[in-house]
Amino acid sequence: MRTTVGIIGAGPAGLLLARLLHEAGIDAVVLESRDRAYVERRQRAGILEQGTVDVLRAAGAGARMDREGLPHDGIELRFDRRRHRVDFPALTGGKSVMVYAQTEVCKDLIALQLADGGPLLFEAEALAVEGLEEGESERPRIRYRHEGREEVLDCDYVVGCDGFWGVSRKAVPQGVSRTYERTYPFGWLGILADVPPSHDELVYARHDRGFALLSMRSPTVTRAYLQVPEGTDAHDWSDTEVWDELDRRLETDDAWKLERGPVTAKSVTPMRSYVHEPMRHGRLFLAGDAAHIVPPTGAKGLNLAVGDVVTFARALIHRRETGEAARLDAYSATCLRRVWQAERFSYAMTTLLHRGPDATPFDDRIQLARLDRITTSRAAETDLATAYTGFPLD
Ligand code: RFL
Ligand code: PHB
Repeated sequence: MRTTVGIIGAGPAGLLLARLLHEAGIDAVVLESRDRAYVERRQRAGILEQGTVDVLRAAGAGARMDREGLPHDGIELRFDRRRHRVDFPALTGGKSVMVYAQTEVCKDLIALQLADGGPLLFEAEALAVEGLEEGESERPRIRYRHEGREEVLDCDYVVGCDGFWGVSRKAVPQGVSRTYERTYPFGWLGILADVPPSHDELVYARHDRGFALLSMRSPTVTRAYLQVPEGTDAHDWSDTEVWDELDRRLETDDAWKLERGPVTAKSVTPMRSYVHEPMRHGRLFLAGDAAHIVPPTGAKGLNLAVGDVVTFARALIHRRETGEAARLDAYSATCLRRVWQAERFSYAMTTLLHRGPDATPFDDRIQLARLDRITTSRAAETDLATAYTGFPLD
């Protein structure tokens, strides 16, 4: 088989890229190692930045999001049993975010692609990306396994959207790449529960016992997270223990109350900051988690994945229309600038709100001073609101 753009991975990055290219009349093939049900059920992100919402709408994938998504104009910061609301539109000149789960974004994009897009092959595992070294005239190819056979997809370009554990990043020789990484000595225990969210906006809480986040999936489904020690097994926590701990960490001095309900899913996510530079090697472009990871505290991972593929699609369309490769050549630099801003913000939010196992009373005071600054200085609060709602896409 041959195509213009071979896309490895049908997460949000790969699926949206396929859609953007289809809209521009550029053919593409998506290879996904898992089956459709798995991809549609994997619980992950919940917050879409304004720019992501706009891109999904423009790509024709916004109808259900606009019906069922929950626009949010702020978040609440909780610390010292106090509550502080960050008002996004007031601080950013009108920007807000949308609560609409990654699972739903993927379902919508898969339905569109299968209805009128190019090939999207499930249970098609990319084994290797080859042909990157032989010079400009050579075309890259993806070797993959599908229905028990090994096949080859010849491409003009390969975009690796295969997440942190995929194969595409491994095709870049070590000598030409550099990685930057930070791990954290804690993870997030996440639950889904069949109970209406106890607050109408997300609550990010700093507590001496550790971080807690109260989020939602719909008006009837709560999503919540607890900071837990690295290596924690989700089964170490009973449902009652999770609710009790959420209660402690979210407690306030007013009459606010956490509603409990049946827990339907429980899992632990490790926390990592990671960047692979450059994001391009010859005709292989890395996008989304394949190139970078942020800790989820800033809600940036999915939005960065969207930013990368928008940058790639616009650059390729520009190349087709004008013959100029400058924007494609600038892909890595363009994306990395945005990526490092998201890394900075996610790191800042993580260290602002989590309590590491070695935290000292001095560290606690610094965290509280940073929170005091954010909640009393309009400049500091605007900085948070601007980063949370997202930087413009180029
Ligand atoms: P994905 O979603 O990991 O998709 C990669 C796809 O590639 C497939 N694959 C392969 N296919 C073919 N051949 C191979 N050899 C392959 N190897 C892998 C995989 O099966 C998969 O389908 O990467 P993508 O598209 O870059 O998207 C990134 C996002 O999924 C991720 O950044 C976010 O989920 C991060 N994240 C959040 N991001 C936000 O923007 N807002 C949030 O609120 C938010 N919350 C979160 C999060 C991630 C979390 N976890 C579980 C890590 C909350 C959590 C708890
Ligand atoms: C979520 O609802 O899954 C979620 C929300 C905000 C975050 C991370 C995850 O920062």
